[in-house]
Amino acid sequence: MIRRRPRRASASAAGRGRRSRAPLGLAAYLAAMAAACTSGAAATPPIRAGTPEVPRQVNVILRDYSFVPTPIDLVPGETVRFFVINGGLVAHELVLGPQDVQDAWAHADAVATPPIFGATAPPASVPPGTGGVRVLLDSGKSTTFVYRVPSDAPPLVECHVPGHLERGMVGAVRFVWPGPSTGPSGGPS
Ligand SMILES: [Cu+2]
Repeated sequence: MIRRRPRRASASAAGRGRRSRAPLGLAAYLAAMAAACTSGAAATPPIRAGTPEVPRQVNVILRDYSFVPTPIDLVPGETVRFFVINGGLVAHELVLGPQDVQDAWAHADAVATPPIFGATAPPASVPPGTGGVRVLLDSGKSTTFVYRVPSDAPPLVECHVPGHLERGMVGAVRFVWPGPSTGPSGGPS
């Protein structure tokens, strides 16, 4: 019930840090955009596959009730570092994995949902070895994790907080391939 002040203090400190760096990042971005325009290159830089040593950054925003962006572009087999932030007003989940992983978390979240509104929910859990990735974030919170993209099929992206899937909180991953021909139809099928 009592909010822990140290956490809030550190969060606001981090927020100040981000704000102070933002203008520099924007300037660098604008400079890159200008360079791209003058050289005739595409404004969107080509994707370079992430590696375990240098994971590629992938940002995802959880909203009420969608994933931004959709689809998320990933290279088969690459290693990425997800940065996920909940920009919505309610708690959201991001489950990344094939259908059996989605089913496991859908069941776990349903079981963990208290029957009385406002009651404290027990933590949801799935059997060890289920695989995939699941993060649950309160409004305004963020997290980061490293993820090895499967090579065979794109993982599914869903939120199984009860009622959210029904409201359309389903994302998607699109496989892309590095290089100038990267695009929706730019790779082998
Ligand atoms: Cu949700």
